[in-house]
Amino acid sequence: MAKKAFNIAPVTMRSMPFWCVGNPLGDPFGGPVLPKIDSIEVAKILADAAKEGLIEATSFHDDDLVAWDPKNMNDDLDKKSETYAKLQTIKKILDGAGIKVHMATCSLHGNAMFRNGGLTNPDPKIRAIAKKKVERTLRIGAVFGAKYFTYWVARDGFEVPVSVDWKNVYNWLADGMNGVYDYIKAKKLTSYVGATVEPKPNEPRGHMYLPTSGHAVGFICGKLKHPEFFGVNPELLQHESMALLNAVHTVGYLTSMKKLFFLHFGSQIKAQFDNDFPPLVGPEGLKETVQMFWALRKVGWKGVLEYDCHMLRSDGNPADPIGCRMAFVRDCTRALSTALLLADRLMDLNTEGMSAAEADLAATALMCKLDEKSVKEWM
Ligand code: XLS
Ligand code: MG
Repeated sequence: MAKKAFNIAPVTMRSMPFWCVGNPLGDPFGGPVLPKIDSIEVAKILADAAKEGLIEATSFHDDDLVAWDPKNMNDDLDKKSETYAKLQTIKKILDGAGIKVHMATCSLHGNAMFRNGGLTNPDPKIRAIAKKKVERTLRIGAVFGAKYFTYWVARDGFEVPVSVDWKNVYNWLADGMNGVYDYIKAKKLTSYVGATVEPKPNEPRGHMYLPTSGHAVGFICGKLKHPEFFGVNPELLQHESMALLNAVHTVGYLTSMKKLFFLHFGSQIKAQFDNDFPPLVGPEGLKETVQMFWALRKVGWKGVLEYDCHMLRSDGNPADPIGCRMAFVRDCTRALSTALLLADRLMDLNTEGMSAAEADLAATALMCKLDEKSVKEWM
């Protein structure tokens, strides 16, 4: 069983998704560093991580757990199918370790069929297949008691603006998302308490239709039939930083809109493609990460945090593909605790009477536990 319940500062549960642990660390300029491991192996790593007290929850794409065959999209319902058996095996491992499934998301990016989008594909036949795949994902999530369905933009975007059907594209997307709500209600998939949109500016190039949290909230409130059911799970620092935005600002905005449902967490160099650095790893973002947790505490938000990042390619060890993955989970949890502790130091910050620059320097000194006297001595 997971060691103990975790509930520290704003974070009520730490989730490590299947795709982050399973990732073989390929990138556009180099093939995989690690052998791909089966979802049952990933489940076992997660179970060990829970036993070590590193995580309490997980999440997955449909494809992270079982293969998908567009010609057999109800395989999960057939008790004699390989899919059914594998889902049950994984469930047993997760249940045995006391791991909760926080969210399920549908992979509409891996299969080449979706190269021009999933729910926004201009071809109605592909859109219909994408919707069916989402429904199968909702059913798979329900097997595990998933609390949320997440739609992240995946390939729903464009490289060439003049090739987009601007009159319809957001209606198609709304249709897909309304379909999520309708399916959950029609099939009485009661584990779901909501669904989220995960914005991202580009994936892997061009522009996505919902690039930022602001776009996502506008879309939810302006276009969906049940806006109360939908929120946002921003990926911070990565996705907003890709567009030069700031994580403190994002959580401030989303909490004030009551749309911050949960967090994806990692690190990022501003304005680069999706680095997916492990949290606090890489050259940037320490101050921003810490201030993000400080802001969450200030506004009284509490919720689930999912690590959504990848081990560094240089840390992948093909000779020990399980051990290096466990080390990665440890690094993420250690980074989170580090950031939470540093944010805790900021709780005493009193900037009254200070200029903005003075306030910022005082916050940095407090975060680093530097007293005024020592700083003055070095001036
Ligand atoms: C990719 C996203 C992805 C989603 C889930 O950039 O973060 O991993 O969180 O599909
Ligand atoms: Mg994410």
